[in-house]
Amino acid sequence: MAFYYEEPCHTFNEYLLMPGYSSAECIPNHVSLKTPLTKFKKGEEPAISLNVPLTSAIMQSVSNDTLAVALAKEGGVSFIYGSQTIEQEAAMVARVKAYKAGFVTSDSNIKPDQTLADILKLKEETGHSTVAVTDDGTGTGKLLGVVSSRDYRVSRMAVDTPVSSFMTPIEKVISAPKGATLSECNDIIWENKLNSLPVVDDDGKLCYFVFRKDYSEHKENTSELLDAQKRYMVGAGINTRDYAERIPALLEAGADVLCIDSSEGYSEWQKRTIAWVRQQYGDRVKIGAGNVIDGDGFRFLAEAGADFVKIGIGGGSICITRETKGIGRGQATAVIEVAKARDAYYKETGIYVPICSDGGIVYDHHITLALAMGADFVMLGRYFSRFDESPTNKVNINGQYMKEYWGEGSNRARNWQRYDLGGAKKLSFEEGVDSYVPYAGSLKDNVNTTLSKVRSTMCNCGALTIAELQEKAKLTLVSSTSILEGGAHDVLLKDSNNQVK
Ligand code: RVP
Repeated sequence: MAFYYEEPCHTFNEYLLMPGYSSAECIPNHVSLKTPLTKFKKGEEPAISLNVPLTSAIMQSVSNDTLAVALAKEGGVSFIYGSQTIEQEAAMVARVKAYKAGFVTSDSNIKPDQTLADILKLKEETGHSTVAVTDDGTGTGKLLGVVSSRDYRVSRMAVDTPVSSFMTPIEKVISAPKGATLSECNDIIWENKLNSLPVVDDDGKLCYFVFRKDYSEHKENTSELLDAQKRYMVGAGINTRDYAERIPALLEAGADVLCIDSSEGYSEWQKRTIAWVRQQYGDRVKIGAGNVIDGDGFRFLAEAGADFVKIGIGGGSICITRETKGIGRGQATAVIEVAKARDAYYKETGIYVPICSDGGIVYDHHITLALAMGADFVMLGRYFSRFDESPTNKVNINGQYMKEYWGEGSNRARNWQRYDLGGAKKLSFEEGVDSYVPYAGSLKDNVNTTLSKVRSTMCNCGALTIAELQEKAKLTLVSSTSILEGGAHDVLLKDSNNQVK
């Protein structure tokens, strides 16, 4: 006879945290959000920790190199999507590792025989006012001059004036040699009262720009997630089919951590993939697995050697797995059950395997709930897809800016490997949708706001660390009527745009 659970499963929105005692020491500035990403033995430190408990979903519409850099700057990690060719994914990883904080590859470039009209068009497209004039019009061509808004007056000049006649020519441009450190570049900027400084190689080719405005931002980024060589950390998604070819290429490109991307992780395919990694690389290579939704699934992957385990089936905002296949579990219950299994495994073996709550975060406070329920970190798709840095188009729909967001199981992504159970190499039916989400601005601004809410709630619970939150949290299930009471009610809102974010 089939097994029946006595209790229904629940999702985050059905829970609330209740405050505990907060001492005068318990203020948001004192909260540490540092959390383990990979497994460790009792008394030892994890090989990789995150500075904030956020990772971005392994999805085409979420995690490319641009988003990965932006998230690493804030202390989290992205997993570059695996539903692209091995070469393309490795190239994205390599771009994150090659990114030098403060050194910007020029995206506004022009040839000297182009005109003021071209400069104005470029400025409108990129929003940037510093333009590099190079022999081939690319960001890596030989630098011939620089145009900034101080070099031209639109009201007094014909739009067909050639760039060469008003640019600051290379003889007058102050530049830094390739290899100069960021601090040396900033000294040159300060000494010469510059707004931008081109960095050129021995052949006079442009490498980067360093901008005065980035200086203070870099100083502020105290949470940056860096590797031993001070490069940004990045993860990469893999599948259980082509791992023998994909993993070596991703490691060669510099991936710091891998994660098997699958809608259902309690399978022999995942065990085989992890075994292959251990056989090839021992414990040197870090690999997460999932997704699971109960203690059995967790134990299976922990015993198979996973460095972390991801939780969640069917809770993703674009996911229709529960509708199409009838499998899944309320995300809160799944996290609570897996956390119990993780703690039992730790007690038994002395090995702590971090767990990640993946999908279904709608409000910022759901992150705090997931952490309180035992998750070490969360993975978000919809949340990050709304930002400037996500790879998708920003479109205007009925006067509102939106970003595109689609599931890996949608016809658009066709990531059949994610839903693979062996057999034909194709997506037989859709498990995800293609959608729009409201555009929300920069990753940095949003992550800062979100995390300040998390810190604040942690203080209400008397917790200065995530581990303390997990120990002290008091959670209560709420009735459906109490949920209504939680929002604004019985008042007429003045601002009709005050929508749920
Ligand atoms: P959300 O943050 O709620 O948008 O959920 C993102 C998660 O949804 C991903 O990390 C992944 O686990 C899952 N996903 C991605 N694509 C699909 C699908 O097409 N069904 N689901």
